[in-house]
Amino acid sequence: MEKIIRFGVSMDSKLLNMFDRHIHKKGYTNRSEAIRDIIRDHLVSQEWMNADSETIGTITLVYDHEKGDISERLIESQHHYCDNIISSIHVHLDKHNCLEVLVVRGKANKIQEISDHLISNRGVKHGKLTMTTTGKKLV
Ligand code: NI
Repeated sequence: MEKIIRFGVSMDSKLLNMFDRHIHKKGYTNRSEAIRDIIRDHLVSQEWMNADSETIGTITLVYDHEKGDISERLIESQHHYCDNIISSIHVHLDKHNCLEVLVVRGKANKIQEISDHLISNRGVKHGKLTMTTTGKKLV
């Protein structure tokens, strides 16, 4: 069990009011949990700054499967990066549009490369890499 330490933080009352309103809207019932989440989020961002960090992310892609050979190109790319793409879901949104969510694992720079490669494909209407963490380094 990790030791819990209490500490005081000094700040401008206006800034604290803004923070309190913000975390209230987000559903936090106390400042401590909000501050812990902000610190974790910052640490995860730092993990992604280190190219060699082992990371986890999701790449979301929206595309029209009827546009050119986009489906074939995306499948080919996913096979090419099969060591890093560990799972995927495909949703047929309507007659034309598809949504894919790929779960990717690997070094931060490799995941960024895969994401850039997939999202920049002609025919991808929108793409987003969500950078999260293996959780190993966080408490
Ligand atoms: Ni589809």
